[in-house]
Amino acid sequence: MSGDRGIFIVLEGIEGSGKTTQAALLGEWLEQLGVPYRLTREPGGTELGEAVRQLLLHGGSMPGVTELLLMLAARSALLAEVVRPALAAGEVVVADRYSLSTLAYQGYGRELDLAQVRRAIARATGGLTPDLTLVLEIPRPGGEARRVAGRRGEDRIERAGGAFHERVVEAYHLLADTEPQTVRLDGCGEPASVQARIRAALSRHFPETFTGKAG
Ligand code: Z5A
Repeated sequence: MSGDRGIFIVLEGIEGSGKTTQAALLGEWLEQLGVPYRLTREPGGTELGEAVRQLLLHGGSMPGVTELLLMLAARSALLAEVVRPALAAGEVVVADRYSLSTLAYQGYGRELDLAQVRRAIARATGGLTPDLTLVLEIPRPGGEARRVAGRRGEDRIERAGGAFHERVVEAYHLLADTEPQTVRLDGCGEPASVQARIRAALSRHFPETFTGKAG
């Protein structure tokens, strides 16, 4: 960990790319290492955030800008109640989605004005950016297949249509190459193989915390 602040790690990628599975495996590793950590997911993670999640994933239709502002309302609460206190205490925060999702889904997917989306994100987060964002890459049919195999139905955003999801996929390709502190990782293969790639990436980026501990 650097200075008196923890490390803020974000897992990103399309639906079914394995973020939740990998966050849990990362938690197990941090546990073994004796590194204090916190897992979060978005939208959600606080009482307000979970209520907003219900509206976003299971509520009726809404304008894209409403969706954007609800995502960010949930995020600002999560940062205030969970993420900032954990980082201030020197913990590693592992977040299942963050601002890259907002750019991909609301910016590119919903086709909202990107400059306005970025300004809204900055306002909601107070400019807090991750130390590292790992984008788990799998082909979209693979994510669909995993969702079906996991017997999970479609939520409101998953029902947004093929063109919307194609834009999201393209956005992740673009953003993975252009956003700061962001790297692509192959999300295909067994969960343990993906986890090994994640641990290797963390060991490379944060040698003072993880060097020699991958595996
Ligand atoms: N959203 C947004 O629009 N804007 C924002 O700013 C934010 C979010 C923050 C949240 O959905 C939705 O909110 C999401 C983006 C939007 N909507 N869409 N569409 P969510 O939280 O319900 O979940 P998700 O992230 O979209 O999907 P997910 O199914 O939870 O995917 P995942 O976390 O990446 O994968 P997983 O749960 O670990 O794995 C999915 C299944 O695959 C499961 O059955 C696993 O057992 C299986 N799995 C996992 N890894 C593997 C491997 N390696 N091989 C085979 N099978 C695997």
